[in-house]
Amino acid sequence: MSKKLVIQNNNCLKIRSLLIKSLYNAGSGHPGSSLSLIEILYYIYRNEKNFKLILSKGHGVPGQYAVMRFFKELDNKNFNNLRKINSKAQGHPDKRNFKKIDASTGALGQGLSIAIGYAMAKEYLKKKGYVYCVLGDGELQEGQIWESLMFLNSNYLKKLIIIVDYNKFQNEDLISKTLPMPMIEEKWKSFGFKVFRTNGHNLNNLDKTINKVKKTKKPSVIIADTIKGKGISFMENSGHWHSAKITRNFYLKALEELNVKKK
Ligand SMILES: Cc1ncc(C[n+]2csc(CCOP(=O)(O)OP(=O)(O)O)c2C)c(N)n1
Ligand SMILES: [Mg+2]
Repeated sequence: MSKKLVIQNNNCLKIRSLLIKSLYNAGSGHPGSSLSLIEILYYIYRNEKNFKLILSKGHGVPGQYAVMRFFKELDNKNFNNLRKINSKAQGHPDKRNFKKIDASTGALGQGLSIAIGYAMAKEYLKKKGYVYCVLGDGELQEGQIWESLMFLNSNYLKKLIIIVDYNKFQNEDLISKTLPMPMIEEKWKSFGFKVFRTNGHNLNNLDKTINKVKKTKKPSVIIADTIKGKGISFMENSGHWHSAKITRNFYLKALEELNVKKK
């Protein structure tokens, strides 16, 4: 692995430590859902300028706050107030509270429609930068998503980059056990999309795939294979950690793992 990528991976470890501290401090929240997003969000903040980011699976926003904190785009006071009463950093993103949060999400299914609006505006106004929309795989079951795909099939938007956090879980259980969604690639293809598949925790793969999407002149989606709870062994692929209070013992265990891996 190149030195540059090792440094970037260490940054994602630091971001995971920030995330775990904020969730421990909050006493509630969505650890597993946030952990699967870290490399995807880190990539966007690290490499893009003038971007819009619609985190359609809004319950993963503690992951976004941690990335924003790492890049000093969120101050410590707000960051440490996650999910507190009257705090700006609520458990789901609120556009009214931060200039750099582009959409209030949490009601699943709506983010892609919002992203379409931003992408149309960027193109029409000839603005720089891309509009990223990050969707959950369980979220794809919302009907509004497929309405958006029908629209995109006949209205290609060159500024839009769609990434699915394909962690195979929805809520506390596997999608295959909750409401199975077989042939995910074929579903997108049937709406006229070019499907790119990548490892959502590998920054190099993300980089290659996102650059391919930018060069593809037709509606595209990146299905990013991820692990719910990625980076903390006892949270990985565990339904319990979809949304759970991190007690002191688990907090210390999680930090220990992140520190051990740092060496
Ligand atoms: C419209 C709507 N219905 C239900 C919920 C409750 N809900 C919160 S998270 C979640 C699971 C979503 O699955 P996925 O998008 O795969 O996210 P992950 O569990 O992987 O974080 C659900 C159903 C919601 N937030 N919005
Ligand atoms: Mg999921």
